[in-house]
Amino acid sequence: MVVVPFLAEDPELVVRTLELAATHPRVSEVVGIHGDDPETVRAVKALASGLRIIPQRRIGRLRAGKGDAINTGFDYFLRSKCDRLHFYDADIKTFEMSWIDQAESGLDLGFDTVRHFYPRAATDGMVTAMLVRPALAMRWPYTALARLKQPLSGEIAFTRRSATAIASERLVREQSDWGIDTAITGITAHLGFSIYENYVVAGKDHQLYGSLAELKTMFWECLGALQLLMRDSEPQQVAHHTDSHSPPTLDLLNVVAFDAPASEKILQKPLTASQRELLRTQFKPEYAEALNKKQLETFDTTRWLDILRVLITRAVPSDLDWQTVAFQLWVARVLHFNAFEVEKGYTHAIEYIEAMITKAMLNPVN
Ligand code: GDX
Ligand code: MN
Repeated sequence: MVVVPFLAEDPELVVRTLELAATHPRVSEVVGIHGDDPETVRAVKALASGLRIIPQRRIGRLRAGKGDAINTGFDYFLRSKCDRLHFYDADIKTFEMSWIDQAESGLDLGFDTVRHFYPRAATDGMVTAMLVRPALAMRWPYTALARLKQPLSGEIAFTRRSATAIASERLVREQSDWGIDTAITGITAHLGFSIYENYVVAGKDHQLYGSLAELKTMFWECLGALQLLMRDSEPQQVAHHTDSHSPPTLDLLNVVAFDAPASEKILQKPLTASQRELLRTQFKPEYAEALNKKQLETFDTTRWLDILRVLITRAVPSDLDWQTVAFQLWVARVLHFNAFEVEKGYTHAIEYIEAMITKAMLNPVN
């Protein structure tokens, strides 16, 4: 079975994804699971006669978002007779049948889960690169979780056995928001399921962003999910295969995935007195000063890992001041990366991120 969650995406792209999946010889059922965007739902239904489109159900405990759609997909699959479950995002222009072939091949080899990773613009996936990957590497160094290339992949395949177990875990069930990918990743290792990371050389050409402000909710929800995992789960040693990855060829790689000048405005918004106080009491004084003076050079790898340690151990998910302060620090870090590293070329930028992950493993947090 193939499940495709969609919110406000180009209806033609959603339908293309569903129809491509439906023609795959190994796929017997395809389900689109929609969120609360009536216009998209209407347009998709009009184009997709004969395809199954169902609403996401309210399942989780947090904001109703992608996580509810994914859990609705798990439930639908578990009631079916299908023996494997694939998820694909609905906004991927480069999606092809071969993605399904490759996921099936990984499962055929005996792996419990297959996750796709792909070349992407150096500045795409900043929640992955500057939050989830280093946090997992710091907390669980030298495990599969520390080494995953794409811990937030929306493109994953499961056997019935792994889907059944993962979908019944509270941390997955309750994570109704953007934290769902983080939760699934952590729980996969917690339950001891093996992971095949499959490289899709064609890359993931998907909807990119305007200002980094569009990622604020995702940033915060992934941080919340990381904290819950760190409190209530522990990865087992699991088999983890990562495909070797050939050099990227996509033009997209040199695209800046967000609007840097627009993102700088996030740092111009003055902090309130209570936010300044939080910054002063929880972090080293140099960060408050650097934010105040917009000194992006401050936010290098060493300092970012120092900040991240505070975020994962002390940030309070429900607190608006924490949300604002944490987000400003992350934006400063992403803008640092864009200003000083990305301009040195794609290969350099990617190596820089890998070096940060290694450094995170060498400076673990317990
Ligand atoms: N039904 C439903 N309800 N679908 C949703 C919702 C929702 O509330 N929110 C998002 N989706 C769908 C969306 O239409 C798309 O098909 C997929 O979920 C992923 O969302 P998208 O807006 O394309 O997210 P983005 O920024 O591409 O993020 C994905 O990759 C990130 C990353 O690689 O860093 C996504 O899987 C993130 O969780 C991940 O952080
Ligand atoms: Mn996307």
